[in-house]
Formats: sequence, C-alpha cells, structure tokens
Amino acid sequence: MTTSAFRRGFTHVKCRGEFYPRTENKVRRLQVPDDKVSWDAAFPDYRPTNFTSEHVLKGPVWADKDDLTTGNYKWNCLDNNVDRRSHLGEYNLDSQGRPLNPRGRTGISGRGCLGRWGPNHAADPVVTRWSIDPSTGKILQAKGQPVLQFVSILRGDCNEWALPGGMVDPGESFSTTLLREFVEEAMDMSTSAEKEKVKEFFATGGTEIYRGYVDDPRNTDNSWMETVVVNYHDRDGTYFKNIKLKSGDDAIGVQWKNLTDDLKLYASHSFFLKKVKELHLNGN
Ligand code: RP5
Repeated sequence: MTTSAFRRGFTHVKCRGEFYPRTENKVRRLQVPDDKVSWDAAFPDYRPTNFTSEHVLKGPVWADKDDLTTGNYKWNCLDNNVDRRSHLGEYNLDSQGRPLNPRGRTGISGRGCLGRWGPNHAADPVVTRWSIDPSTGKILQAKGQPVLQFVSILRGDCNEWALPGGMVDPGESFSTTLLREFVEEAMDMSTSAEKEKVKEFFATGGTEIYRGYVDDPRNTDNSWMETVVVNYHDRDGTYFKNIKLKSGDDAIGVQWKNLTDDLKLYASHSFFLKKVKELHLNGN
C-alpha cells in the first residue's frame, strides 16, 4: 500500500526542515535525504527525534491522548465523530501501533504540535476574482493573460502568507469549515449583513481543486495534515465589491493578492493556487 500511495504524490519537503516549527529552533529533525523518504527505502539508522509539544500533552479538547492504550482509537475509521480516515487511502501503523505518515519519513516521531494521531483534517477556501487595473477599469493583464486575485491571510504563528483555512471540527462538514474559517480569519468585525452576503456567495457553489496530503511543516511520522481545497470565484466582482476584509482569529493580516507564478505561501498553498490558475485560464 505505502509504495503506490507514496508514488502517487509529491515528496514532502517542508516537513523535513532542520527544526520543528514553534520550538524556537530547539527541536531538531533527523535529516532525511530525498531517497530515504519512502518507508520502503532501507534506512537502518533511522532514529527520529521524538517530540510532542507540552501543549498537546496537556490534552486540550482538540487533541488525542498520548497513551494509545487508553485512547483505544479506531484507525482508518470515522471514530466517534473524529474522522481518522485518510484521503490517500488506508495508512499503516508502526510497531508501537501509531499511524504512519503515508508520504514517508519526516525525521520526527510523535505528534509535534498536531492534536490527532494520523490525519489532521483541514479545509482551505480559495476566494478569487479578476484583478482590475485602476488606470483602465479593465481586467489587469500579465504575459497576455488576465490576472486573478485571491484572499490571503498572514499567519500569526510563522509570519507566512496562506489561505484562510483551518481544522475541521469533529462532526463538521467540509463546507461548514470552509465558510467558518473564511469568516473567522478574513472577516473579523464584519457586519452580519456582510457575513450573510458571503454565506450566500459560498452557497452558489465552489469547485473542488484538491483533496489530499499537505506538505505542512508541522507534519511528523505519526501525525500529518490533509485538506480539501475549494475555489469560490466571484466572476463579476459583485459579491466582494463592498466587503471590507479584516483579519481575525490566528491571522494577523489579510489582503487580496494577485495570483502570480512566483508566490511563496505556507505549506502546499502555492501548489493549490497553481491549480486554481489552471482552472480559470486553461478552462480545465
Ligand atoms: C494547512 O494548515 C492547511 O492547508 C490549512 O490551511 C491549515 C490548517 O491549520 P491551522 O491554520 O488551523 O493551524 O496544512
């Protein structure tokens, strides 16, 4: 199973950096060369750093227990409203009964700062519109193509621009998470009329762009991020014309960004945006 699932996707990079995020460079990952990422590649000396943050070990509501015997979790299942299934298919367990990252080694075992063993499910809304050139009032062109804009937030935890996505709560549908996260992170302090307008906009329907693994710097050998990415396109700009964006929750900034090829965004978000661009410009 692991071989084909591994080959189907990209090789994760951002979760193999030198240090684990949010640890002030105190937790160092064992370095995993590209050709040793797959669990199928022999790596006899592989002894990853074991790390689960104090915060997670304290057992907040969104986190699993550290002790798997008392936790009695049902892997690869919908387990009491917590979705432990992976978008990538069935995942394996290691010799200690912990879920194994289907994209391979990360140099850290345990959960790092993620709450769930196995997949941690998120949803990412990509709200787009055409970028208008203020000097002509027409759609901005670059390299002979119309330019899209999308709503981006600045993450407070790492100071990187990202999509306004977030974790799916137990029992929550992806569509609920997509709207809730957008409103929380990009529309703080908006009036209820503005929020209603955005709710109506999301209800017009979006296009699913991606469903799967995220190369998130927080991933470990036993806990990883997965997401569903949906694009909501305001084709004539009417829905967002009079809506003022304001960052909230964990976001410390928000803006409409032009969707250019050189975007550097959090985790796999630039990859998702590339797919959004293809959808609108190549008509796929
Ligand atoms: C990423 O982390 C997902 O793509 C999503 O954007 C985000 C969810 O985590 P939090 O923003 O809730 O920390 O992997």
